[in-house]
Amino acid sequence: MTVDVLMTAPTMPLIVDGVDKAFRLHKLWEAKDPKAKLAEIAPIIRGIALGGHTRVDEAFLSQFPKLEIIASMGVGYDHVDGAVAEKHGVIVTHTPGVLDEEVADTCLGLILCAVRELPQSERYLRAGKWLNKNYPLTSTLRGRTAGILGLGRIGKAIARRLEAFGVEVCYHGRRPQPGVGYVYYPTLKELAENVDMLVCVAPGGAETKHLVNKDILESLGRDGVLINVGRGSVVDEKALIQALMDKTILTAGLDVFEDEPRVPQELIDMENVVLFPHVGSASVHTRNAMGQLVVDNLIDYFAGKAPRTPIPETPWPRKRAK
Ligand code: NAP
Ligand code: 8YV
Repeated sequence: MTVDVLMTAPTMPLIVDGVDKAFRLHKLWEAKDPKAKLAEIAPIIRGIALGGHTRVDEAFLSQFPKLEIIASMGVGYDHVDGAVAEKHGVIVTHTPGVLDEEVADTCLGLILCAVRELPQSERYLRAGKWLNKNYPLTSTLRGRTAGILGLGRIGKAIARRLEAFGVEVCYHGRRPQPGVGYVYYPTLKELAENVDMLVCVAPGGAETKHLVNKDILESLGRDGVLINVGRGSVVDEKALIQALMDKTILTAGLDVFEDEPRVPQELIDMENVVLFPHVGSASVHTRNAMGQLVVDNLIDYFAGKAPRTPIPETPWPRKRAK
């Protein structure tokens, strides 16, 4: 039987081609009048390959009476209301596991850039300033203790790398992780008081919004380094800008922002901060693995098998029949 699958926004060719081969694909962005097209095809759509960060909420889901599965690109799914999807009997899948090492590599790169001022020193050379004077001495990872906020799949991959760099690791999450030897702090405040580098890799969403605020930044202290590769919403960006301006902390390395791709001009203008354009997982190898998982989730599900990576809120087998 033909299965109708919708894509709302253009995404990587691997996903478009993979979905197109297996299903009848509707590319909404190619329609002359996308609104009219959506009204026409919504009643027959059974699957969606979600590109970008289209919000999946009551208003979105109620358009599709026959929808069974949404395959979302990316491990973070703060753009999805999992409880509402479950209520609608819709399974949502994401792409965990296949990007852990890549994001951890990027995170270590960001840490080294922020602490050792590598982008700044490169700019210094290019500006011809080395001819007059050596680049000033920088801060160091030597003797630092890193606190990881969110010691999950990616957090653990970051922790392994930090250990290899000789950096002591401890962490905070809602509960201690079983079988983990790092010191656990039951509150973020205690973690921040006991480290001089905070590495955020917790998911976004209401529960984690602005967990890293003025108070936490003050606890990190004047030699403190803030790294964020989780979600921009976890850090109060205004408080961070103030803390960097006031030298409440030393520096920050950010791969994620509150209103991407818009980055506050204050951060762009600052020298004591390193900014990446959300490139944690952005290698061809890893994005292909993520894209293939999007396609495979749809293929397996419509072949009557368990989808590979459902989000915990919409488990397989389904609790609610469609
Ligand atoms: P994961 O395995 O689910 O780990 C998330 C960790 O966060 C868990 O250890 C969890 O521990 C902790 N956590 C969740 N809610 C929390 C809360 N309210 N307070 C404190 N800790 C909390 O997820 P992952 O695969 O490592 O991915 C983590 C996040 O990284 C994603 O959600 C995404 O936002 C981000 N990410 C960014 C990039 C990038 O390109 N920069 C790439 C991939 C992922 P407890 O359950 O014990 O609290
Ligand atoms: C991607 C990410 O940039 O997986 C995630 O949660 O943040 C990144 O890997 C993005 O989600 C791809 O759509």
